[in-house]
Formats: sequence, C-alpha cells, structure tokens
Amino acid sequence: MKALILVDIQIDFCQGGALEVKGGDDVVAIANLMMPYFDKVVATQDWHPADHGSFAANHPWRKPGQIIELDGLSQVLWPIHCVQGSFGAEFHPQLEMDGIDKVFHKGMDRRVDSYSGFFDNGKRKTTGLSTYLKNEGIKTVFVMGLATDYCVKFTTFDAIDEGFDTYLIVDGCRGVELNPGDVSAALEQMQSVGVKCVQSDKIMAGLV
Ligand code: VGL
Ligand code: ZN
Repeated sequence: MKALILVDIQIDFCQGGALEVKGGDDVVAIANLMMPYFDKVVATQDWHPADHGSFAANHPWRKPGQIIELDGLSQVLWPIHCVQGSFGAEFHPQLEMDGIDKVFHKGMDRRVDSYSGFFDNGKRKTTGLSTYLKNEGIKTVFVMGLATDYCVKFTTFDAIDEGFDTYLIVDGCRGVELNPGDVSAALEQMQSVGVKCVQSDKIMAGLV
C-alpha cells in the first residue's frame, strides 16, 4: 500500500505569501494529478500560534534568516507565517481537498519548530502520521510539496527512520533556497539516507 504525503501546500508558501517559495504554486497541479495513484493521501499543515518562537517578530531586534537557540535547538528565524486560523495558513485554493484522506497539523508548540510531518524538530512529540500510515497498511510513501530544503527534507528523513520505503517526487517540490545551493544539497542529503527520487510523469505512466 502506497501513500502520498503532501507537505505544507499552503497560501503562505505560495506566490505572494508571507514565506513565499519561488514557484510554490506550480506544485498544486502536480499534487492534484498525483492523488488518484495512491491508496491514501495525507497532507501536512504548518499551524503556528501567533507567539511561535520561530517567528523573528517574536524576538526583539531579530530578523528573518538569522539563527537563534530555541529551547536548546538551533532555530532559523522566519517571517510570521501559517498562523492558526489565518488566511495564509489555508491550503492553496486550487488544491483538491476531496482527494485528501487526512490532514496532520504541526508546529503548534511555541518552543519548538516542526519541519517534518512526523515529529517536531526535537523529536519530542509525534503528529500521529506514522501510526496512521502503519494502521492503514502503508509500506511506501511518496513525498512532495513545500519546501524542499526544510519541511519536505525532514519529512523524508523521518519517513526513512520510521521504516517506510520513501520516494521524493522531485518536480512536485520547490525550495526556499535561503542560501544558494540549499536545494541541491537537500536532494543529495535525501538520496544519501535512501530516499529515491522520481518524477511525476513516471508515476502517471505506471513505471514506479
Ligand atoms: C517551512 C519554514 C518554516 C516549510 C515551514 O514548510 O518548509 N519552512 N515553516
Ligand atoms: Zn513554519
């Protein structure tokens, strides 16, 4: 059984959003095309309280892109994004929600960020995604969405750790690229832990 994991396809990561990922909108059509090929489709939703510790605005004199220590972990500071209940936290309006079986929220604890859809960055709490997939008999996961060099990357790392056969749908991802080369480095890191890279057309052709 195979599952599709759609990572953070939310307004704030798309064009004009608070934490805009270049080309973020382009992944929406691919996500919709991919849904019918999977036994289960899940989506993660970055879902922060307004006082979240990853927001530069919550640290006097700090600005986005700087790195601080947050509750013992290194933390990149971000613009305010994906605040619970806000417009920017909503899924992209063209994402076909009828094709999604379950949504997993992350990033609710102000003291720790949560890039992965499985666990927070300190691996202190689970989102329930792993148990859900295992209960559904899922052995293989295909991951795509936003952003390649953050939430997508850490979701694939945890998928591998949790024992899933893990694929990355490369053309279904876009990256933040805070520093030039971050996306290609992320792709290499994912491959080095056993993530297999595929293109969406191969899935549609039944070749994967
Ligand atoms: C993300 C930074 C902060 C992501 C979420 O979805 O990749 N990046 N929050
Ligand atoms: Zn976030």
